[in-house]
Formats: sequence, structure tokens, C-alpha cells
Amino acid sequence: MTKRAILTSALPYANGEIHLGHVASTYLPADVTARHLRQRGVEAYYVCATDDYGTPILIQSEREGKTPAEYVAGWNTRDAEDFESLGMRFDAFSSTSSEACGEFVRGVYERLREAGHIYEKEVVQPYCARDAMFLPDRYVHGTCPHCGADDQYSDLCESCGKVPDRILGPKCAICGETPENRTTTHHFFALSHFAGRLREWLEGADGMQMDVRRYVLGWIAQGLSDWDITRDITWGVRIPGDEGRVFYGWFDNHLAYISATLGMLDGRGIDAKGFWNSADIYHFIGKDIVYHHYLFLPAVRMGLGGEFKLPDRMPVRGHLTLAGKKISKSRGHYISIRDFLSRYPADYLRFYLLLVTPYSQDDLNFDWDDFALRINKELVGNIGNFVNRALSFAHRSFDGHVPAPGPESGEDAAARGRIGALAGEVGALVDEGHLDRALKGILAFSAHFNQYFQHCEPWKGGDGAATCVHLSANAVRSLAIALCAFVPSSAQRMWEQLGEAGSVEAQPWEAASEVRIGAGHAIGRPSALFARVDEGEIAGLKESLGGASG
Ligand code: B3M
Ligand code: ZN
Repeated sequence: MTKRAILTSALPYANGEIHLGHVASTYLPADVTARHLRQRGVEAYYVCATDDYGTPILIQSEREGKTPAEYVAGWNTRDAEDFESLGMRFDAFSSTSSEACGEFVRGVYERLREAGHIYEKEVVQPYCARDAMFLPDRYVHGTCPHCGADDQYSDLCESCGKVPDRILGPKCAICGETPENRTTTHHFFALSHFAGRLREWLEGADGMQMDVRRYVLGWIAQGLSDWDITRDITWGVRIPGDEGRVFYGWFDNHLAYISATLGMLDGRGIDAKGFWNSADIYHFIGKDIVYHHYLFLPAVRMGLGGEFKLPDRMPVRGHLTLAGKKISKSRGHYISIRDFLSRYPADYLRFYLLLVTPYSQDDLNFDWDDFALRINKELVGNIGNFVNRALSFAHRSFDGHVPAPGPESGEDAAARGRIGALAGEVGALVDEGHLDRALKGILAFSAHFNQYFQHCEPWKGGDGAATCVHLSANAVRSLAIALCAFVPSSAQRMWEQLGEAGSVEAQPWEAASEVRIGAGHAIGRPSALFARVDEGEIAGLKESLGGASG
């Protein structure tokens, strides 16, 4: 394993509040992976930014009577707060409209141009006579030429995931008129130059999901169109030599992964490029932006002649549905992080979403009843119950101290074996990206100890009581270490109740499999870690926060 890592998650557009859909597929998995890597002794940095440019943001800022810069700054602050309240720990939270990002993008463009990967071409662009403007692609709706789906944007077909070259039956999204075609000159990035190199790279990209690689290879085989990277608006990174126009947001946004990371590393006195090129690079994304990340991003990096290493892993996860239906902000069918956290602790949301989000492109569902069920059964009934039982018993019956173990029965030996195997088993699943299965592995460990404790009946005071309590206290320690990437504040509370000093996340991962607590260790003050989710309250939240089915 490389001892350095850089992790990013897809940059949220700076025009709306962060909701459950954002965090399930990208932010949470990236945060857990970053925390886990640090436990493994990897110097890992987690970097994000708001994606500030684009016509929708410009238009929204005008509607609110703000300059676009003011508008995105407001969202940048707000998003950073929301993420932090969910325990997301970024080492940098930048913005694509920062001066540093802009300068970096302009430099990249010039280098790509010198290398012959940029050219100018006359294009016929939709122009809306009624609105008196060239229409950026988000403003043209029509039928996808690839799959025939109706009502798609001209920059992305949500049905087949491809980027339509020229949408059929175009309509202006502002006024519904059919736009006329006018000729203008645009800058293009020659994606087609990279088809062979992209194919070769993907074929050997073992850190990427097989099914994703397969369909991206399919796109390459069908032929890649060059990318029009010009937009006729004023809000964006100005194009060198054509300062009245700006880059398409997808030309600059992924470059912020690099520029924000370099800025952060520089600020810490680290040789930034050297670090980037010797680190494992992870970009966490949702399945709707595979095309941009698996083709456009590596091609631009290839065009820079290897100055910045290509990604090693780009985990792709599916969309979150809410009560079985697609999330829609315009229809109010979504739950914001802020609303959710006004009612339940961050760890409840982290726990539930991580448990139901597979390492695949399958969609996942947020369901209030299922949320209540899993929290009550697993977090409260399994983990909370075991930890509280073991610690309270030691507190009462052994005067707050962990007793010296006696002779071991077969069951004791099996319990000790579970502790010994935990770090390896769970660690392997996290390495593979299967965070949901890793969490289930920890739950199985806790369930085993619940049964073990029940079976040993230490309250009857027999010979085995001391051994049982000794091993159970150690299992609590293992649980705290294993859980701390998933539910960090709860793990820290477990740690403190156990009477351990300092912070649990400073423990090396392997310590989850050690039996380190010896006889005489003074435990802290046990108290309930989690409270049950009330089913009656859930019914009310479905109405007030959204997510009722039907
Ligand atoms: N801002 C959001 C999205 O399409 C977009 C991601 C940019 S990542 C470089 O999910
Ligand atoms: Zn129009």
C-alpha cells in the first residue's frame, strides 16, 4: 500500500443546499476512506471545492440581485458548514472560482494548446432570437441522438449517460422557442487524440470497477467526439487570448482537484507536485458523471505529458432515491442535511447511508421506516446494547475495573479469535471499496459478542465471569477503533467510556485486533450511546422533511 493518498469527491455546484443524495454516493464514502487510510498510517488528504461556474449559477445570482461572486461565496460557506456538521473532514474546501484555480486552468489550456490538443473551429450554435443570446447547452433541450430519450439537456443525456453531440428537436429552455443556428468560432479540446491511450490505460486500471471500465471502453470503441470548451458568457475562467469568453465548466472543474490540492500542500510546506505524483489518487463520483471523469479528466492529464499522475481509483456509486422516487429539488422531494441533522445526530445518518450504499452503480433508497428499523436494531440494539452491557457490568461487579482473565473456555477462545481477525477482515473490505460490507462485518462482530456475553452469564458469578468481562472490554476497544471512520463521534464516546485516553482515531488500525486492556484497567462512566428512533416521530418527519411514499 502506498503511504500517501489524495482523495476528492465530486464538487457540488454552488447553487443549492447539500442533501442526502449528495452525501451517500460521494462525500461519505470518501470521508470514511480517508479516515480509514489515516488509521492505516497513510498520509491522506481529502480535498473538495464548490463548482462555481456555469450559466445556471449566473442566472440564479442575477435573480437574487447578487454578483455571481457573492452568490457562490455564500454557498461555499454554507456547504462547508453542512459538510462539517456531518463529520466530513476536508483538508481543503476550495472553490473553482478562486484566483489560483483560474490561473491553473489558464496555464493548462496554454500547455494543451502548445501540445496541439486545442484547435478552433467554426460551429453552428443555437441562438435564441427572443432572448438575444447564444444558448449554452444547459439551455437547449431535445431528444438524445444516441438513445432517443426525450427532454434531455444537450450536454448530458440522463438516460444513456452519453454526451449528445447535437441534440435533436432543440428548444430554448428559457422561452421554449426553437433556437436559430448562428455561426461562431469555438475552442475545442481534441479528446479524439487520446482514444488509444485512454483504452490502454483503462485496460490496465485495476483499481477501477470492472463494469465501469467495460462500458467506458465501449464508448471509446464507438469513437470519441472532441469537446467544445467555449461558452459565450462572462461567468467562468476567461479563455487566454479570447478574454470575452469563458471555458465550459467541465473543462475547469476537475482541474480544481489538482489546484486545490497543490495549494493546500504548499500551505503546509509539502513538495506538492512530488506528493501528487507519489500518492494514490482517488476521485469519488456518482454514476452520472462517469463520462467526464473516465474520459475527459484523464485525457486532459495525458495532454499535459504526465506532469500530474492519473487517478488510481474512481469509485462510482448510484443515485439515492427517496422513498423509492427520484430526488427532485424543484418538486421539494429531497431532504437537506441541515434539516436532517436538526433532528438526529450525524452518526445516525452516516451509519444508515453507509450501510445501504453498495460499491456499485445500483441506486440506493432512503426510507424513513427502514432508517428507524436499522438504527433501532443495529446501532441501538446491537452495538449500543453490547457496549453498555459490558461496561456497566464491569462497573457494577468489578468496581469499575477490568478483571484479570481466568482460564479460557472454547467460547472464550472463539471470542478472542474474533478480535484477532477483525482488523484483517474489515480492512480488506474497505480496501476493496466495500464500505457497506465492512460495516456489516463490524456489526457481525458486535452481534457475536452480544451472544457471547449472554451465553457466559457473567452475572451468575461463575468461574468464567472474569474472562468474559475481560474479553468483552477488549471487544469494546476493538469496536471503537473499527467504527471510528464510520461513526467518529460515537466511537470517541465509546473510547472515553472505556476509560481510554486521547483520541481513538490516533490508534493504529491493527490495534483493533489486539487484546490490549489488561487487568486493573479503570473504565470510565458508562452511559447509553444511542437513543431509539421513535416510530411515531418518523411518521411526522415524513410529512415535514419529505420522503413520504405515495
Ligand atoms: N459539479 C456536479 C455533478 O455533476 C458537478 C461535479 C463536478 S466534479 C469535477 O454531480
Ligand atoms: Zn429563448
